[in-house]
Amino acid sequence: LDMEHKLRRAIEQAEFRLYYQPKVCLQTGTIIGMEALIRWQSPELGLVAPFHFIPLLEETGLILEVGNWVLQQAILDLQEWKRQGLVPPRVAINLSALQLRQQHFVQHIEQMLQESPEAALLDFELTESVVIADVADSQRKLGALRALGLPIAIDDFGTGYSSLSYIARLPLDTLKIDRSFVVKMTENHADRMIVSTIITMAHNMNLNVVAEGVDSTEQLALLRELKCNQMQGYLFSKPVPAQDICSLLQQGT
Ligand code: G
Ligand code: G
Ligand code: NA
Ligand code: MN
Repeated sequence: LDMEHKLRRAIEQAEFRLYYQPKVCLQTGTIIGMEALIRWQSPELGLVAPFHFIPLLEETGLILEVGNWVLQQAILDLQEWKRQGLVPPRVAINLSALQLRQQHFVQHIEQMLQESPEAALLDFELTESVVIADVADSQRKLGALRALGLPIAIDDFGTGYSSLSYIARLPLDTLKIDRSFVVKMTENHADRMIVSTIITMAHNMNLNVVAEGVDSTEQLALLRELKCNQMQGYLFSKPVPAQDICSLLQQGT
C-alpha cells in the first residue's frame, strides 16, 4: 500500500490520536494553555509524528477531513476533562493553509460554538507562510475568529520570510518563538538577540509571547530575564495523551 492509501485507511480505521503539550506562565508556573498535536497510531509503523504525514495530507486535501477530526476530538477531550471536574485551559489547534482558505471555515467554527460551549476554549496557531499566502483573506478570517472570542497565534515565528509590515497589521494575540532559536539561545549570541528582539517586538505590538521547545533550566532563567510570557517544552512536559493531562491539571489547581 502506498502512503496515501495508508492514510486513507488510517482515517477510516480512526488511527489518529490527539496529544497535548502544556503552555506554562513564566510568572506563576501555572498551565495556561495546551497545544493539540496529532499523532498517527499505525499498526505497522507505530506512533508516527506529524512531520511524516501532514505534508501528504495537505497535498491530497485529506487535511480537511483530518483537521475536522482534530477540532471535534479536542472538543470531546475538553468535555471529558470538564466531566471529571477539571477546569481545562484553552486548547490550541494547528491550522493548515487549506483549512483556513476554505470559504466557510469561519461559519464552520461558529456552528461548532453553537453546538458545544467547549469550542469557546479553542484557539488557533498558524505559521507565517499560511497567513502571508493570502493576506486579505487571512485578515478577514482571523478578524472574524477573534470577534468570536477565539485567539490567534503565529507559530514558528522568526523562521518565515514574511514581511513584518504584514504581521504587524494582522489581527493577532500571540507570537510563538520558534524552537530553533530557543534551543541555541544559551550558547549563541545571535540566537539570544533574535529571541530578545522578538520578545520586545511582541510586547511593543501588545502581543503575548511564547517560547517553544524549552528543555533546560538555563533557557528558562534567560526567558524569565527577557520577560517572555509563556513557555512550552520538554522541561515542563512533552506532548501527552488526553488522559495524562488530568494529573498535570490537578497539580496546577
Ligand atoms: O508534535 P510535533 O512537534 O512533531 O509536531 C510538529 C508539527 O506538526 C507542529 O508544529 C505542527 O505544525 C504540525 N501539527 C501537529 N498537529 C497538527 C494538526 O492537528 N494539524 C496540522 N495542520 N498540523 C499539525
Ligand atoms: O506546532 P509545532 O511544529 O511548533 O509543534 C511543536 C513541536 O515541537 C511538537 O512536535 C513537539 O513534539 C515538539 N517539541 C515541543 N517541545 C519540545 C522540546 O522541548 N524539545 C524538542 N526537541 N521538541 C519539542
Ligand atoms: Na503549533
Ligand atoms: Mn511551532
